[in-house]
Amino acid sequence: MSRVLTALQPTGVLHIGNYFGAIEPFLKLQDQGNENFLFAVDYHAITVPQDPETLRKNLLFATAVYLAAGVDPSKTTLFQQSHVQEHTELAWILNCIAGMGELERMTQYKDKAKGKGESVSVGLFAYPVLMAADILLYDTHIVPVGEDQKQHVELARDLAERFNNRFGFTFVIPKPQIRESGARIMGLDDPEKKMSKSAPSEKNYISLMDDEATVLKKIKSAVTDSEGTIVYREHRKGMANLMTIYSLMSGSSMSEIEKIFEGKGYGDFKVALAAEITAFLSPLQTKIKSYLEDEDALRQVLASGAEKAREIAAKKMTEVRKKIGVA
Ligand code: ATP
Ligand code: LTN
Repeated sequence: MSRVLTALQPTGVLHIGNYFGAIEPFLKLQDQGNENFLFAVDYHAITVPQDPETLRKNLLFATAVYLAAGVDPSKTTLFQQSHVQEHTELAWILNCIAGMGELERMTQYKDKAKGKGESVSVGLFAYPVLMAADILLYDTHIVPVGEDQKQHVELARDLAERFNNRFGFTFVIPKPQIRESGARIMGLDDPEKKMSKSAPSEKNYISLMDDEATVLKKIKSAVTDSEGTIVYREHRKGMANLMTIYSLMSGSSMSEIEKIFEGKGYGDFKVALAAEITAFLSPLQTKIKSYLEDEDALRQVLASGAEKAREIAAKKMTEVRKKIGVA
């Protein structure tokens, strides 16, 4: 049995990139009888300023989304990162073996720090080390994530190896698991960059909570090209992205999609794509809303998840403290 672990930031909306990049692959592994951990990384979220009331709401919203999507608390330890103090404790220790150079090379940091100059937070810089702690604390084997997180999981592997070499075997070396298609859904308004919840325009992403009219409007304004055909070619970035989304939503292969839309234009394709997205989102939204009606029940799920997580994390930290000589 493998240990599977992933986490998402409880910030803003969750979009279809998050769903297909991380949540759906996690659900597949959950239902294959692995030992599973899923949590909302609130201490990662505060690496950029957050409004406290909004963060509190987003934590419950994220929990409702996971449950609605099919996360089963009897199979998955579902919790909130800050409820398990060992994450930040291990992060500090790993900060002391991580190099400035390797963190400076992280592309997410470079992207997010751009234009911020000296005001960029130390937390944003050390973000990947906290993520390594999240993973290593639980002897994780598999980390299902979107393509953009691969470099961070590789850093976790490097830090685990470095720690093991210095102090004797302590941490399992984790592997990222990245799906072949759908690991990097691109922005609707800019198919050169990944779909992102922190994009400047809402037209960049389809939120899991978008209604039918919003989905149609966003898809209609999505960037395509001047070729006019529904044919999958990697260099046709906008169309390749929309066809990938169609395929993920409907389960149809690219050649099936090409056949369905032979002789048709972008207008027909976009209307059909919007309908596929709404057919996927609307039952999910009904479930999310119903979980959100009972906030105490959501808090209860998180509390019992944290209790289970703490047991494992506390044992690992007892070992780590001994290994480094503070206990
Ligand atoms: P931001 O873009 O604002 O940094 P985010 O959308 O990447 O945020 P996270 O909570 O950081 O959100 O990511 C959660 C998970 O979703 C990660 O596993 C990440 O790789 C995955 N993911 C994010 N964006 C995409 C995308 N466009 N396509 C596929 N997977 C994605
Ligand atoms: N950095 C990740 C979120 C994250 C994560 C993790 C993912 C924090 N800790 C541990 C997998 C495993 C992101 O998606 N931005």
